[in-house]
Amino acid sequence: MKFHYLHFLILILFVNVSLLHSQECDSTTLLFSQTFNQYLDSNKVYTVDMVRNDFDNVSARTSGEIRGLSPDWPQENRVVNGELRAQYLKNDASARSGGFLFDSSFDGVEEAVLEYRLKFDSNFVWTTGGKLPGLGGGISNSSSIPAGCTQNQDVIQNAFSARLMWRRNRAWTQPPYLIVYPYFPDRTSNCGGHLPFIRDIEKDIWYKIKQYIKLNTPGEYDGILQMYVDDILLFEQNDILFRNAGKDNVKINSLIMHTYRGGSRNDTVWHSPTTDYIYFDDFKVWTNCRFGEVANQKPSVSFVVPSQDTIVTEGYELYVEAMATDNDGLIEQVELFVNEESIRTEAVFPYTWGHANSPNPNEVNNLPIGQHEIKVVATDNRGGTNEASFILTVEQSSSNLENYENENDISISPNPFNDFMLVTSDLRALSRVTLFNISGMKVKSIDNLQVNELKINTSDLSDGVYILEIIDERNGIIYRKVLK
Ligand SMILES: [Ca+2]
Ligand SMILES: [Ca+2]
Repeated sequence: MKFHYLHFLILILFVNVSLLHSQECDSTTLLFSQTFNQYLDSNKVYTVDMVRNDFDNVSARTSGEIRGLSPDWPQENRVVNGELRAQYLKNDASARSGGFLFDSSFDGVEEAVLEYRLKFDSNFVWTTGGKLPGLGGGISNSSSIPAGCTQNQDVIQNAFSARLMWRRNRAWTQPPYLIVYPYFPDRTSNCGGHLPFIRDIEKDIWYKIKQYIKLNTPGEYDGILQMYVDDILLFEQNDILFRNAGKDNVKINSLIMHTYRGGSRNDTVWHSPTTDYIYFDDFKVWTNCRFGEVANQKPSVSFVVPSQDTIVTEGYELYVEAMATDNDGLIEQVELFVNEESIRTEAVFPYTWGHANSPNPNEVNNLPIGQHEIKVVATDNRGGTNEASFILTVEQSSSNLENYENENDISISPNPFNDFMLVTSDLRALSRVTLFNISGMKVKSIDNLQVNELKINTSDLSDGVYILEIIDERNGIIYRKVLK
């Protein structure tokens, strides 16, 4: 259910947000575009010659050899009806038997946007993960780019890469997610880093991936990396070191076209028992798009159950459900508070508390008699927050009360009533008067009275039978059937 809701949310927001960005990234700033639409009516093996025709300046800056493209490799990548379909052979990892590996270079720029669409086939086996295309660069558009857990310090000092990966844990028990797998000059391990930007990805759905990079002032931690999925900004880091001091000549100049399983080729957690496919389409690279200046909109949040101030009696069992949406992003979490004390944080829609499946089903029960503020705070993926609240009034249970000694002490007039009802108690002051409809739902309750006569406005009630509950100052209780 959460998956469908997420994509429903992304879809309804798509038009709004994409308009905002498309004005800033237009054809005048396009460096490269490949739609594969020259293959709209075909289904054929994608060869290295076709790649050289479809991509600019094709080489292998990361590995020294172009891999995966026929006729020299066992896997069979194809262009099918205007899309590129990568094949990953079973029981192996690396681009020697699955996907492809090449670089498409362009003249160096200080900032760039890479966009492409991808779809994991409906039978895709995630395993522990694999590589996906991303941007990178170096001191010239033919210089080496780091990848492959390299220990080559000369390369890492003069280049960077920001490929993507789909990932999952080694035991294959967690839902898959996407990360940026960066090689930056300040890295602490020989392999790449781990920057997740979307969780719970699904098969058989097209995702539009967008990566924005703005290089840092050489040697300073002020580079920008942003990741968008379906035009929603899901990751942003503004303190990245893409190039060291004195390395002004390191530029963004490569679309790193990598996709393959792994990880280590010899480690079977990266292998799939079946031959699998990923579809790619609509690769675009822009520069000067003026990304990164979009202000965050606050999320919105409201209570669904109960939807308004609510009165309950002691011994109540309360179920609370909240709804939260974010116009320009995703909801990260929704936290429930009772009288400013945190009860529990929910991360996944539907956001519920006091449910039979909650960690503690009684988490919102057993509040003392009196009024309590129930509040939710929603937080979006960029830290924006908003809140909603209602008042829960807990009343004393009627079952603890004694019966009236003499019912004739109470009179109700008129009965049948119309726009008002007069309740009179001869002996003792009234404490609380409550009106229930025939279904047992509370329609009016007037509390903390110290009067012998109470006039109730009933003009807003529909015609029908009601039950009146009357409690006096010494906790005597009586019920009367009344009619409008
Ligand atoms: Ca296409
Ligand atoms: Ca937002």
